Amino acid sequence: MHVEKTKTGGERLSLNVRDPSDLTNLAVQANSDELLQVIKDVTQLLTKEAGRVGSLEITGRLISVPPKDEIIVVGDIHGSLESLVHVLRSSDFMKKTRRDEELFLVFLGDYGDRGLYSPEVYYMVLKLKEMFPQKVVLMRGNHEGPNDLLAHPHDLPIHLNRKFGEAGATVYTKLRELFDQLYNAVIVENRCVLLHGGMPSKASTIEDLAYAHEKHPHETHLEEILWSDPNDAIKETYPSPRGAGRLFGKNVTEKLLKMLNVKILIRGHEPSNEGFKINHNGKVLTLFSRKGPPYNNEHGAYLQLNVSEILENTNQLQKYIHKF
Ligand SMILES: [Mn+2]
Repeated sequence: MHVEKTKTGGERLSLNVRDPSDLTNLAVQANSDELLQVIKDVTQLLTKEAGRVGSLEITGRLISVPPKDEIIVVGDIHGSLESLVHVLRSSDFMKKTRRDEELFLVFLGDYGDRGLYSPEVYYMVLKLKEMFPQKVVLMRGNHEGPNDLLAHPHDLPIHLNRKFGEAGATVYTKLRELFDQLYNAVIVENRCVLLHGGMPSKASTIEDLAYAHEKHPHETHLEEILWSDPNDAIKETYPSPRGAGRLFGKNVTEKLLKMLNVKILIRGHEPSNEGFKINHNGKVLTLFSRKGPPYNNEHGAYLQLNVSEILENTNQLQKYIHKF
């Protein structure tokens, strides 16, 4: 078929990879060269992404989404291939996207570490981005942090070495370059802000989120976005027991929500036995989208909601939370 030649790699692939099982098989069988290729392709894709991409509006490393259509939000995966496959199957993302239904798949970051299948999970989320570039958003977690703010323990290099031998080191270097291109935050206009960890407590403009990576480490915005946690017992902020980021109180959440003209913060970063938890009087929803060791939480959860609905409080979101 000559027409194939005019298609990009991602489009060609999307014809052959029909469902999450096809994608999983590719991920499990991929050798180091195949993983390196997808890392390279997606790094280039992300480097070029700017301005309007489909119905996404991109400023620096911030994405604005109009308040219409469906959005699937996925919290930390941390190397759990089984959890990722479950989310893809149960949300029916690939089939719906192929039918041209308007929906976005947004990952809150922390794809690798702490799970045996970190290389396969990276392969899968990157392939999804390559196949559906206008529909998939990959955010940065603290496990994809900048060089001076690495998470510990960081076992990704070990799993790359186990799977690929010496070539694992090259894959790791290229993944680290890719991390610098991942997004800081997503805003669904008038509805919610999505990011990995917490509110950048000193941010005073939307640019502080969009360009947090450029202001790092002179400003703490990126560190707080990647590392902070909400806490119901404090006002303002307090040093985090994690050693990076801050604990932030309800008044910080309210101040930032107002500045961003949204009602709710949706974030990942903290394990939860139910797969989700709510803080700050219903203004903060935490999602943790993986199960199994080493956290051994009973449930993982993800969110699938129609953002055309007016949102005021996370209690409204309960019916859209899918526990597994
Ligand atoms: Mn995290």
